[in-house]
Amino acid sequence: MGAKQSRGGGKPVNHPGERKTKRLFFAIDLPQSTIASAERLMETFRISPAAVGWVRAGNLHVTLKFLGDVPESNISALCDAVRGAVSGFANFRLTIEGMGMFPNQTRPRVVWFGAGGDTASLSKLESLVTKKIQPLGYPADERPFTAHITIGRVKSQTARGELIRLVHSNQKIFVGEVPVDSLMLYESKLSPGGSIYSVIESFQLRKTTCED
Ligand code: 2AM
Repeated sequence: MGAKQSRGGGKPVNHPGERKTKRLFFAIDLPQSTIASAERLMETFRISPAAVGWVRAGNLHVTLKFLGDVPESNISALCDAVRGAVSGFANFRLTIEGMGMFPNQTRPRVVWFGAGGDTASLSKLESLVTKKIQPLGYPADERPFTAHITIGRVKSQTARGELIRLVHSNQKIFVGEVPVDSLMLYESKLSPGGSIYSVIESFQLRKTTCED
């Protein structure tokens, strides 16, 4: 077990020169209470999973930065680059509220809950992480960072009208609070049952008190 097998069930296939990689992303976790609240809300959404692939509640997160396939040999340098910088970054609070779609309502691809609260700190954290990992070969995204939680991925446009009505009726929805005390580095593995995320490392932010 563990090693990738060839289709014939023989020995693992090794390509000379191929470097092993992991698909990685930085994200902010949600507390259990906010996950539960999101789950309760999403259970009321009556749009078929054939039209929208709804994200499992346990997989909900705020993506800070998607890295794609990272050679395993680069991961510790990546963590080192981020750890020190993030440890001096003061913790902050977000709220999860509102609902919308990317890129637009004409042909939606992603359904999201929005982020509120201290989104300025979230953007600064994203810039800081970007700055620290850029020298390691991970360039800044061309699109500006937009804080959101992906809750669904549109599979077909058949339910577009229902989706638009759903998003409109939930535009002012309040989902929950998110104390941001740490930044997570996740590995994402694609499986037939959906993505499986596992923690590679957790980076603690600086704890501030009311006196700070
Ligand atoms: P998003 O859904 O929050 O926008 C893990 O797969 C996370 O990485 C996803 O939640 C997604 O962020 C982001 N992601 C996955 N594939 C991506 C890609 N090709 N480009 C940018 N972000 C991606």
